[in-house]
This record gives sequence, structure tokens and C-alpha cells, in this order.
Amino acid sequence: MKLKYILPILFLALFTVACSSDDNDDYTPPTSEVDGLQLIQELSNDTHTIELYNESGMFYTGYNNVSLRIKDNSNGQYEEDATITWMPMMQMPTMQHSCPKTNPMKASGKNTVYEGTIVYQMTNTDGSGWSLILEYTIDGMDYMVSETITVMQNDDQNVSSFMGSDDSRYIVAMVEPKDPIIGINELVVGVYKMENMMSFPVVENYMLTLDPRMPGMGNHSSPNNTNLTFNAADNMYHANLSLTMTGYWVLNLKLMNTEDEVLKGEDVTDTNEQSSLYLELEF
Ligand SMILES: [Cu+2]
Repeated sequence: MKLKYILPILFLALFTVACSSDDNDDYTPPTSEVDGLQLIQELSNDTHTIELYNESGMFYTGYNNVSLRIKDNSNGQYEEDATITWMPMMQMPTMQHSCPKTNPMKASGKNTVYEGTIVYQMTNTDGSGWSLILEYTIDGMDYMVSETITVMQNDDQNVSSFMGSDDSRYIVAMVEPKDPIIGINELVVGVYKMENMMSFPVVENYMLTLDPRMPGMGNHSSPNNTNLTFNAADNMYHANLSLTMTGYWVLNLKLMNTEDEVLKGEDVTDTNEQSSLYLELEF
């Protein structure tokens, strides 16, 4: 084929490609960095609006993954370089206390979203009692916002707060599985010590025995479970959790310290159908 025939064809092809990219038929809106997340609440001060997000749009007792953005009230832009700490506080009749948490850090691959975690160990039946204090620094300037938040009671017991036999208070919270399957699930649990009303460090290198049971079906167990052991990579305890059918399961636990002393919980036996330390799940 001669060049004088090829050139018009090439030109036509290029022109068609260029035009179709302007085509509005398959226009997709700009993807938001919080796509797939639901707004829980906005916290505002004079300068910023803090948007709190998670998958359900609600805080529940137990382990909460939280995403947030900081919007500049003057221009609507989201801050991309903030240092953030937060302090959840529960006001009780005679005292106030905080809970286990990790401060928000920039989410990997995102420009405006920060991710942190909060483990609410309790709440009032109407969801009241908690407030969230956020302190953050942008360009060397310190800011603060504090507002009441709503924390609803989770249906199943996904967190347990208790006194150990060593007279220390502990919190055990289920992190995974979020969507249990029939078969082997990765069970992930956080264990925290209540040092005082404000400080809840991760407990390292303890162990939790695991004995899942179905109370509605003769309290049967399941095969191939493993005990929960500490993983320093994510500061969590991991185990294989075997769920042989859908329904209501009680995960009976015993918390053991590094000397193998039982701090809380009992074996499930013919005469003791449930440990005093347990988590629940239903699927
Ligand atoms: Cu409380």
C-alpha cells in the first residue's frame, strides 16, 4: 500500500481515538478516597471539619477501624500532611476512662485519608457516654477538637473487659474474622492491659487457649483449632478458628501469662459449659 493511502487512514484512526476520549457517554466521576466507606460523624472547630468514616457508618462496642479526613473550612481542601493523636473518653457516674487505641496514620496509597483504631470496651444502652478528643498539627500549628460521639452496643460479645487473677484489668477484643466462613477462619484478637484510666498498652507474648462451642447444639466443638499466639508484626494474637456450620458460636478462652499462669477463664467440661472469658460470633 502506498503512503498516500496509509496516511489518511492513520489520521482517521487517531482522530477517532481523540474524539472518543471526550465522549461523555461513559463518563466516570472522580473516584473519592473514601469510596466504600460510610460517614460516621463530623467533628468541627473554627478551622477544620474532621470527617470520621468506617464500613458501617456507626461506632459499635469492640474493635473499630476508623478512617478520617481533615477538611480546611476556608477552602474545602483536605489536609495531606497532618500529625494526629486522639483520645476517646467515657464519662461514667463517678469517673472517666479511655480505651485501647492506635492513633490515626496516613493510609497507604491515599493522600487525604488517615486510619486509626479504637476499642470501645463498653457503652451506655442508649449509645451515650463517649466523646472523642482529637489533637492534630498542620504546618507547625496545633489544633484540637472535642465532641460527643455515639457508640452502640454490638449484638454479640466481641470484646471482654475483666479483672485477671493478677489483680490487673485486661481487655480482649475480636478483630477478625469480620465475615466468618464455614471452615478454617483466621482469628485475630487484641489483648490490652488497663494500666490506668488513660493507658491501655498491648499485652505481648501471653497466650489464649481457644475452644469454640455451639451452645444451641449440645455445646459441640470443632476440629483443628489452634491457640492464640502473639504476633509482633501486628501486635495481635492469631489462631486458626474452625467453624463447621453457620449459627451462634461461643469462643471459650483462657488467658495465660508468660509463666503459663491462668489469668482468666476455665476449661469447658461436662459440668462447666462455658468459660468466664469468652467472645461470641454468629453467621
Ligand atoms: Cu465506662
